[in-house]
Amino acid sequence: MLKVVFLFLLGVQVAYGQVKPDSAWMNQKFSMFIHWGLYSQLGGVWNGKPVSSGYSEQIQSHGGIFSDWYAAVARDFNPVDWDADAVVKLAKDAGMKSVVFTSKHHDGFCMYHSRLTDYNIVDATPYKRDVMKELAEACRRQDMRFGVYFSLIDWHFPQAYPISSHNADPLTPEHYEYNLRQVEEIMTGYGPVSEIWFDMGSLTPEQSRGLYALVSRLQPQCMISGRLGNDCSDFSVMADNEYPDYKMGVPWQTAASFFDETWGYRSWQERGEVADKRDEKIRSLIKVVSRGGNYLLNIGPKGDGSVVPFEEQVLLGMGKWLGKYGEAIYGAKANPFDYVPEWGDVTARGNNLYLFVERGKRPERIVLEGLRGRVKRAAYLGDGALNIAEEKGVWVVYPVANGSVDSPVDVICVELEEGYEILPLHAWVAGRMLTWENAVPVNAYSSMDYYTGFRSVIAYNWMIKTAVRQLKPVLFYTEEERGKKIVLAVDGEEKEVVLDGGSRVKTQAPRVVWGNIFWKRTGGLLGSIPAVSAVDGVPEGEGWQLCGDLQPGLKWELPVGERRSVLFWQEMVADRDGDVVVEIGSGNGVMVLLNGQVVTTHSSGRGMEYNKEKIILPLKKGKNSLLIKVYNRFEKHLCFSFQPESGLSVFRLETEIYPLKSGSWHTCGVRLAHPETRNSAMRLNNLKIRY
Ligand code: H79
Repeated sequence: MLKVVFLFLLGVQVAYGQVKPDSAWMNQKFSMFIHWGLYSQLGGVWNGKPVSSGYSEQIQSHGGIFSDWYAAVARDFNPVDWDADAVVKLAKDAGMKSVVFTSKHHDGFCMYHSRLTDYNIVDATPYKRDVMKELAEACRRQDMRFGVYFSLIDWHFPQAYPISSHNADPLTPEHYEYNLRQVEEIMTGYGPVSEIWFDMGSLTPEQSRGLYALVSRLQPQCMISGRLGNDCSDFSVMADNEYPDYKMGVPWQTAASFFDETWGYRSWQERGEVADKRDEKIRSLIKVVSRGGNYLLNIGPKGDGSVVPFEEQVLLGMGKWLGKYGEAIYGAKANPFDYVPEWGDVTARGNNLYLFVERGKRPERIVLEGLRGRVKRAAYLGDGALNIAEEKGVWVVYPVANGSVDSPVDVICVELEEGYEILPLHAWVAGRMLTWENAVPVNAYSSMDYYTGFRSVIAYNWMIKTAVRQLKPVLFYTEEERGKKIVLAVDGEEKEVVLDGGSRVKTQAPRVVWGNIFWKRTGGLLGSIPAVSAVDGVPEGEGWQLCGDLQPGLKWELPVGERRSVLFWQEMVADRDGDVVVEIGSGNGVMVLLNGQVVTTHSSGRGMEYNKEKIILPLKKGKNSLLIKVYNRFEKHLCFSFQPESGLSVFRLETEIYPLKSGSWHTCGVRLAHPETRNSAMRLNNLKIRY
């Protein structure tokens, strides 16, 4: 009998949220975000003119509105069409499992009855009703989970930082204290809160930990969003409207608005066709769920409290789709294959695989490479059966035109008998040496704040094929990893190993011709991966300059703004395949790509201006390209250094014996024994394992 084997392991040590994550949260899949506040009354218009820059919920900032003029809007804010029960019913009908409501956005206006300021819906408007309380109660009546959004920045609080373009300022001690007390009000006065969606600001680690501890003390089950910063959270949150193209080994969420340009109501928004938007958002939901995440889709009610009919119709359309296709979404796991197929996406649940096939990309044959098991049947979910056959040990599905009714993509259910196994294609190694290059990485999204977010690697997994009955893996590590305590797991048996001691091994580096180093300025967001092409050792495109005065190993300083990056590119020609070592000096964050593949990426914490590390680069014979992105979060200048190392100090460490389970395929994985946080990059890219 086969067991279901997902190489994508969730067995990652957590430093925060030992009791959490909450499995009900993990299984929500689809939830409603509500951006509703004083800004909704303006609907993206000031002085009769549309304010087109920035999001409409930030109209005070982008429209350059004086604080007293903005606050005066509250006198007209009388949302007589607000109906909490109707909003919750809409969420239900849309197939959503929770509602997340803006208790306070950046403008500082509270949509609940705060006792700490009279700048709130009860005390400052003619409406005088605590709409958040009404929503929380409507949720309870209708068995819907209730969550809150809370802005960590506040444009109304006198002791907070003033309005900035990026919304990622620090918090003054007074402002932090004010936030603590408001969060306490929210966590004690509105019943159970399923998640708290902190947003923006750039907190110190102590501040993030303080808010995390407060929420956890008052409501231990409440899931805390990654936007609290410093990886102090229960789930990771992508940047606004960002959809990752990778799976994660941690709970995560994409929050999305109907239109990328705004979250709050914008009266002059061109909306297009309901059916087009419904199809777009169904595809987005599939994309998120097939990568293991939750989708939080926003509505922006009007100033009178009513829901925009376009948004209502789209949501009802999605609910109808989920009524038929929900079994491929709810309770489903991420795509169990270690690749994303060209024709669409995959989810898995129980003994079923669900294939979402884009009609425009429908192949004649869908080859389920890596699937081992016995297929009982295949059919369009809720519609007709279709052909599936085992050909030379590989399952092949034969799709037909428009197999699914009322769906933008075809949904195929492949039902297997008694479970199945999925072998990763890229993760087993003939050479018996396990490295980052042939691993299936387990990813997380690590964020110190909104701009310092990146795809971190928190574990490596491999599948190995061997006929022996036991293994005694040998580890190879360098000075960089010395002292790290790792967990080495073979066939599920975990042992802790300290990377220390062992014998020194000599290695022979290939002969390398190092090309010129070029540099170029680029934008913020540490995590965005730049594409660079080159001809004859020179990168193509605007802005590249030769690093004329860069001396090997010496610090090179460049004036740049905060949240800016600089790219460095160089070609290396090797006379054979083999490892070289380079020493790279960088600042608040770095990403190193060899031949387009990320070797390592990490941020160095708050205010770390400059530090060096040695990185093994596995070169291939001939031309290789090295791209380094150095990120500046806080400083006035950016630092960089680069030096090829002549020697390579590698230590060889033997481990204990691991018994192997029966069968020819076995799992092997490494991770840190005690990661600082569940999202922290483990930085084991120099580690190799021979088995
Ligand atoms: O509440 C919504 C936004 O108002 C809030 N987060 C979501 C959930 C937010 N505040 N600041 N930011 C997000 C930072 C956003 C920065 C950017 Fe952009 C978004 C950079 C590029 C896209 C907005 C649009 C600023 C420049 C263009």
